[in-house]
Amino acid sequence: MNNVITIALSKGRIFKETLPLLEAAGITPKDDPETSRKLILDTNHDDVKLVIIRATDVPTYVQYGAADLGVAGKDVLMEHGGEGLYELVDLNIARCKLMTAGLNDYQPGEGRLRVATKFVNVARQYFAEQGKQVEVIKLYGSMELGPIVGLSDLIVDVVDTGNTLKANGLKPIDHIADVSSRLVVNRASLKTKHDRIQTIVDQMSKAVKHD
Ligand code: PRT
Ligand code: MG
Repeated sequence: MNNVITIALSKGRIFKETLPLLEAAGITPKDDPETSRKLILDTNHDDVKLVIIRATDVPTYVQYGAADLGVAGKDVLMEHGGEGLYELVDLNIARCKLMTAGLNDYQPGEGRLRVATKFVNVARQYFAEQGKQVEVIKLYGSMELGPIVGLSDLIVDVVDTGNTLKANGLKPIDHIADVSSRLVVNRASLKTKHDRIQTIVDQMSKAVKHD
């Protein structure tokens, strides 16, 4: 796929909110990933394809050049570490916050805390910076259950309205980072396909909505 520009996206909110920005760059997918089973979507340009993957896999595809460009949440990029890619544009979409959370009656105490999360690297770094001893437990989803069933004292997760925490008897505690989705590019692709990539990046940047 050497002459093709491949853009990695995840289904759901990132796809929906990236669509108008792609349109601004003159790129229209020929299929809807919510209804199509295709993992590679054609667009109105023969030399532009979209690969539809899990949100957490986007930085990996871009790092290894399996995709030239990608859209990923800052949460996912912080966890990945950003090796092999450049973060070019804050697209200001899919906004939320990385937070710690615990049960409503949680009180900070002494001793080693257990933290359940899918963001193990972010969690380790955050608590190390706070000078707190923690044991990080890797989960792949439904982190809110951790404190309820006694698996952990705290969780680290992304929070938008906070309704999911509330519905499970949890409260947000510490703010770790503001999150929005970023346009990322493979480092080698930016050199070898510079002009075409730069055009897409410029057109998408101009369409970003600032508040
Ligand atoms: O869902 P899947 O397991 O396939 O992967 P994913 O959860 O990584 O993907 P997706 O599409 O759900 O999220 C993609 C990106 O959207 C994340 O990496 C974030 O950058 C961003 N984002 C923005 C969010 C939210 N808002 C959000 N609210 N990602 C997840 N959530 C979750 C939240 O954790 C809670 O469980 O949505 C639920 C509702 O949130 P509240 O706070 O409004 O109740
Ligand atoms: Mg999800």
